[in-house]
Amino acid sequence: MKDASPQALVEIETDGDIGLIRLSKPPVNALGVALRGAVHAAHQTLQDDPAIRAIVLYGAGRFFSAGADIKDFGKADVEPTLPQVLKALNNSPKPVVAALHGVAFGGALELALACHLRVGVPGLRVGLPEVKLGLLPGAGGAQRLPRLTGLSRAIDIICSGRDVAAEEALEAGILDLIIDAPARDAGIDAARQVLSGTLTALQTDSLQVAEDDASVTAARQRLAAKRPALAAPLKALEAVCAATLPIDEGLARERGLFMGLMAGEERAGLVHAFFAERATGRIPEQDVPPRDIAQLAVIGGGTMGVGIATTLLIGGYEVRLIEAQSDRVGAAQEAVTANLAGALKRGKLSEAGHAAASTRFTCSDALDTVAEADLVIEAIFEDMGAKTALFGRLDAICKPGAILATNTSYLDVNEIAAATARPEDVIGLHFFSPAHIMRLVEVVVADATAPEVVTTAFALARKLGKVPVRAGVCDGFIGNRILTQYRRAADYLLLDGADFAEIDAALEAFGFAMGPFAVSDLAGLDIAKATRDRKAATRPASERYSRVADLICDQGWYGRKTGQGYYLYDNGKATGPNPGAMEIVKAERQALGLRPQRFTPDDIVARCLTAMIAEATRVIEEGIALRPVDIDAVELFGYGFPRHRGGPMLQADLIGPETLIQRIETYAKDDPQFWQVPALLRRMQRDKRSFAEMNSGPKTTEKGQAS
Ligand code: 3H9
Repeated sequence: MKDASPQALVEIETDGDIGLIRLSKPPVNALGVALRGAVHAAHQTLQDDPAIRAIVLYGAGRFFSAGADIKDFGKADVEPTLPQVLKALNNSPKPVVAALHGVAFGGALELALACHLRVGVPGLRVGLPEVKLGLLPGAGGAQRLPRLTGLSRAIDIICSGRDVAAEEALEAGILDLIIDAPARDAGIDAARQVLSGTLTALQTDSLQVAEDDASVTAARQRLAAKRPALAAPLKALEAVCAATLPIDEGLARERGLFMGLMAGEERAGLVHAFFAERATGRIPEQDVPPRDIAQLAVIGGGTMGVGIATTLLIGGYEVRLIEAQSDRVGAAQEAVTANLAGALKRGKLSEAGHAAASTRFTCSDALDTVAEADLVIEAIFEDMGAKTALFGRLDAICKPGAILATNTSYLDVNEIAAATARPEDVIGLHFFSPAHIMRLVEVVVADATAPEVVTTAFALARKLGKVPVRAGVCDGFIGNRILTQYRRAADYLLLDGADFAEIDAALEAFGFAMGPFAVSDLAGLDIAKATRDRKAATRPASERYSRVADLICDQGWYGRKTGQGYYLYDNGKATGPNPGAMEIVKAERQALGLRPQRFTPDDIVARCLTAMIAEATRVIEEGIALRPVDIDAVELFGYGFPRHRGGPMLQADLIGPETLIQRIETYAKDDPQFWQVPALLRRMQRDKRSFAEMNSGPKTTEKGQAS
């Protein structure tokens, strides 16, 4: 017998005396109000059917379920709530079996934990990833998981939010058995074993949890030290500790903690980041089929070229790396080999994957060998003359239909494309260093770039596990353009009275892994100086220019690699601010006649963030980025913006246009050239619009039309 509901969210079926409920809500069976209501009703129907002796829940599609519907977060709760549905399952007089395949995350695992028996199929991953969304399991997971695994393992799984493979889940007691069969058959098999008495079905809520003070204390110390800025992991620990209470008291305690986090900014930031990662794929060209690519070439055996070659090899492609200087070919080859060994060690590659990647890789100085490549990525030094000369040669060598990409981080991709007779095949693919680790790729679409070249770039980036973001052509594209203004705000704060260590500390307390001056030391002060020197001729005379970094460079202090920069280093570890650099700052303030002002950590964050937001607003106005959320993705996945803050545009919405305008106008009293209110911000204030409202749909901008 089959009975599909009108919306077909669940399908009820019977197999003899077993009733089956199939969850069917593409793409991921998210347990929003409609699906959980349908499960509740289906369960009740089977409870009321005297011919049914056991019930099996399983999922249609790739997964059992991805958990609660994240899109519902922040909205009012609608009954039946997930805790209510799960309580009814746990109290069910008939045994209920959860048959899990693919993934069972968050609320989905909580649903399974409330059943009386759990069977998994090979390849299943389970987990309670709520802390990664600034939450804790809010439907009994923190009470029922420890009832099966004990406190210590539950703390590890819940407070880290990590995935657990089927084998570990079995060993930990989360699964009762693994059956190598489709989930439906596995569920029926398990239910039959329960009915015949060979398996025991248990009411999870009836179990008790032993205290474990040592594990709790150790976890509290570890979590407080690791991510002190985050509230969710410690609150999750509190919720797990409540599992030693009677079940209803524990559930109430857990729910209270969950609702507290749901209302917080950490949850808003992390959920925004979750969707930002996925939103960037919505581009005007999205319906155009990509070209097939199998063989790739990378030109340039420096750090970028080596990193890009590595990520392509890890992604399964055949890669030729070309280093024009024959005496550097060996070093480039070794660097890729070392990166692949690192990927193997980190588990990014299996033994077999590592062996295969090594056979798919060649490195030489022979540019002619790229003739058959489907896509060539240029990663030579930032010099327009060198790049246009190379693209001219590639145009002559490469087969028709090959895509020619540049990894430039600033230069004009239109000018590079014009050096070829096939500008429609030219695109920017701006990877971030180290390219085999960093997830952002700016896909820079030039005036003539063909739509299928854009979709090919997006498909490639997704296959590599990257976050591709569509950008238009301008100096610095999205990320470096915003970075420049953020750095300038920090440099001006330094001149005006905040010490560089104070500025770094304030931004690190906000959530950046490193402040801007520590980052400069890491990147090498000489590198940034070379960029400033390149831009010196075009810098407006009215622009305020801080010479501090240049003066530090003049001492031969280039940062970490020379043992001193803004900070002093011992074996690569910072030991404290460099007194010499502090003297340079003081002398420069005196030379300019500046009386040091006092800035609180909040002032520092406000200025740096406002500078970022103002530039980001211009990037949107000019159509360089499609949407505000693309800017957040750039900052989160390429520039270390704290994930729990969601990105500068989410922050801008939290601050509001009125306050942002007031801030800029106040700062402008001292420096009207740098601090200017973008016209879009004024329109937003007038029309009471938020950046979030500009995020919907694939958008067509002036520069980004799908043809
Ligand atoms: C929770 O359960 C709270 C409870 O404790 C308490 C309740 C009271 N909801 O990632 P993909 C969308 S918290 C809504 O590209 P994949 C996703 O946005 C939840 N939508 O596919 C995308 O949409 P679009 C705990 C969701 O195969 C589409 O589905 N659960 C959800 O690479 C495909 O996703 C988690 O944190 C959701 N829960 O990966 C699990 N999940 O196409 C989060 C996905 O419009 N999800 N979408 O851009 C994942 O980890 C991955 O999505 C998953 C699939 C591994 C499932």
